[in-house]
Amino acid sequence: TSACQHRRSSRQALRVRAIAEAERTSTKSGSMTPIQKEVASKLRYLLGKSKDYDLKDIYQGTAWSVREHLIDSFENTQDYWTEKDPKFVYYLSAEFLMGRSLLNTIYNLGLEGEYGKAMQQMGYKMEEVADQEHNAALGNGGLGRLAACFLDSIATLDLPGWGYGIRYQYGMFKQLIKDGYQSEVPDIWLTEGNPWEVKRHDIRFEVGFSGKTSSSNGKTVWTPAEKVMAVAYDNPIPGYNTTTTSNLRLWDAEPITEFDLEAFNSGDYEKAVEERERALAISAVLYPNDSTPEGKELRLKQQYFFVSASLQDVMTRFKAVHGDNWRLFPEKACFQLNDTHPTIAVAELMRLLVDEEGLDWEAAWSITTKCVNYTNHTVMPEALEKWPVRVLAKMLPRHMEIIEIINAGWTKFLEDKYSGLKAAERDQLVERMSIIQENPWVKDEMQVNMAYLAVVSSSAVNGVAYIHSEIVKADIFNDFYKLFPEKFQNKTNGVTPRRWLAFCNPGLSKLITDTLGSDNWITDTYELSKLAKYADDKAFHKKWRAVKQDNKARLAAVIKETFGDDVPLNALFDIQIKRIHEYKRQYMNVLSIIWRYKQLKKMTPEERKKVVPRVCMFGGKAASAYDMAKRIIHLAVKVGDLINKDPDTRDLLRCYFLPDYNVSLAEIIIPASELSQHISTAGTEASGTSNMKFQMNGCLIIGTMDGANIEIAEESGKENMFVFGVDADDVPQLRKERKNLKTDKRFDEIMADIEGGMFGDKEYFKPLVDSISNMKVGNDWFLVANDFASYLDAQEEVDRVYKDVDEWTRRSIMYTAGSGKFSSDRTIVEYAKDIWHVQPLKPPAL
Ligand code: B1N
Repeated sequence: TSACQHRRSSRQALRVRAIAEAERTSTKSGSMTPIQKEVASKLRYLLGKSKDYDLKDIYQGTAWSVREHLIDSFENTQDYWTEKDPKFVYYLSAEFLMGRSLLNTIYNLGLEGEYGKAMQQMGYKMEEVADQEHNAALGNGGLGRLAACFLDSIATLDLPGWGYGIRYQYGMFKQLIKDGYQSEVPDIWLTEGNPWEVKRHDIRFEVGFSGKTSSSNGKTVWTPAEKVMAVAYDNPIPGYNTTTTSNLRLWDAEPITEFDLEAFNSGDYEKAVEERERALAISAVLYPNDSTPEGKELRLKQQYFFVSASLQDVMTRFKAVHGDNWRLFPEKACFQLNDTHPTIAVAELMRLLVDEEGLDWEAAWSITTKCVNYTNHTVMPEALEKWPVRVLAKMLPRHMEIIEIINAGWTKFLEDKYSGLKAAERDQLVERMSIIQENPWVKDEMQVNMAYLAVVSSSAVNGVAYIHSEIVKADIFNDFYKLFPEKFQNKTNGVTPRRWLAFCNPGLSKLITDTLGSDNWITDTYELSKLAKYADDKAFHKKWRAVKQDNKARLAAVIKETFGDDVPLNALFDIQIKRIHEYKRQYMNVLSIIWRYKQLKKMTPEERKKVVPRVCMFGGKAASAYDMAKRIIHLAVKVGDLINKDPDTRDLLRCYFLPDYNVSLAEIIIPASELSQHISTAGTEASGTSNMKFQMNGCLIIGTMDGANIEIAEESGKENMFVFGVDADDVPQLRKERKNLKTDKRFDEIMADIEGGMFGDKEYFKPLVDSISNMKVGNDWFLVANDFASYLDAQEEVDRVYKDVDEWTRRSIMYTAGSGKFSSDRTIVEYAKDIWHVQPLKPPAL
């Protein structure tokens, strides 16, 4: 590595000299391109650098220059929309997992020619400059990345819409793997400045907490005990190949007064800055839990903070145009709740309309329910947010009162509705559907079921894939569905084909465009279906495989840099990247790798020659407090440690756990993948979205009939997918029977190996083993033992098909050809038509 470093730094030094030279001579000869001049000017006047640039500087200079083009487009769009006053959708989300912006912005604004040329003249490759950018990781996983894809589609489709969220000072933690264990390092992403945001010093709203309520002549007054200031930061979102640049407005929490001057003057410095500290804490850090809510007060504070600021902001703009004509509000605004995290919006909108604007309750309720819609993203019972009444009443006393009034009206409605039932039956039903319920685990604790509050208050409720929306109706909200069937919808997720195919896979992108004779597929992904014509075209196969091979080499370089290992490029690249969770069953994948290794060890050299080599890769973070998930990471690492250095097998099998999986790593991994794993227990993964990204990039899928896998199979051919495992319908019964199930003997053998210390750390792995094989301790809730045999069968089928290069390539093409449905453009068009009722409004060219 030191030779390598040396080469890199001398290359760097050359560059620095080259650019200084270029600048000197070109200023003289005036041959600098306008963009080059812009970049040099940003470097000099904004960053104070006139010489000795390094790559990071070039990134900064370029980004700050691109920003100006972005802001021009942004101003143009927002002015036009203000003038036309269309209906807006506001996407309220605690998470936006944006990743990097430089390339995306350059491509979306159509500036790649100019910037490409400027970079080239300065002696840089655009990709290596882009690689300097820190990821904006204000999200955990699928839910946050979905929000980011939606913003891209909303802008690309010219829909009047903004995102609203929190400007976390620290995003998703950085994951280190030390001695095979995950450790978490804070994500410090703002210190070098953020060219992609504009602070709006003048857009600020007070947000209150706790205190008490009182009433005088029929009006309720809430006097908060604590107040903070929400200050807006706008993050312009450029649409692709259009004049629209939309907005993601993120709120930062600031103290209302910097200092308690009195305390400061009397020497009590700690008290003087106390308010400041308390305020800053609110937008300080993203909670790193995916699919399991953190019941902490600060989390509730975050939720209310951004929701209140967003509603005040929207209502302020409305009032400036329409005064107090609130009946018109639903024709100008609607709010999409990204899961239950922003559900307190319901109570806040009621409070603002009733207490602040003086509307009567019924009028306010009618407006609120017309404006709010809710997307559910998970059916896992432990993931459904519930806040203790005690906590809510203390932090948001007025909102708790409002929720109580809503619930009183709701339960009254239910009692009338079910007046025909027997009293006992009716009472049971009403109790079951009540927004405020007893906590079955904590004596005398009442809690607010946020999902029920969202369902009761929304015009539309939707799931995120067909099977998930069916489960939503049949299971978690069945009582509500029976009452209001028309409220429930499905909106199958999608991903932006810009970031996830066109930009992250330039090789494939070019091949597709050349083959189809147009790049229309970038905004109309159904065009990709025309690739099916080439599924058996041998000349096309060759080009298709060459692209994959290049992308594999790019990923192999990352592995080389991270682990120092060369991986065989003829091996099947087998990937599982996603948050680590028991329901996603990375554990089962590890077990099958162990089985593969054991088989290889038993083989003769002759037999080994027939084996398909594999490089298995994992990536994903475990929530800091999720102990089982951390053990799974450790097992994957230890299995890799043993396998990767075994001379008998290292040419045929590898296992790597790639540290710090994030958006930009996904952009390298996905184009390089040949097989990806989406193997959740049927009925647990609401949708999944990386499955769609892999499909677009021609990666075959091994998966269960769960989430969006089912629809991917429909589009690309179930026969082209490696499907295994039980169906969602059978899961409840199997869970009941699992004590009596006989396990596969291969499974038992592997359990004994782990327990026996084959991978070391016996004690640490014991709870893992117990969780799926010792029914006295764990209970294999996610049916790993149950699905294992059929998973191994599917893996054998993978090997068989991979040996048939033509068949594998044909399937790969059919995946991309079938991915048209999974563009987030399609998803957003459906939301716009069926839920938001917003129309495109494209600003004139600048
Ligand atoms: O949302 C994605 C889906 O594709 C995934 O299947 C689903 O697991 C994911 C609490 C969540 N559901 N719930 C969350 C995230 C953070 C948090 O604090 C829950 N994430 C999902 C997009 O629909």
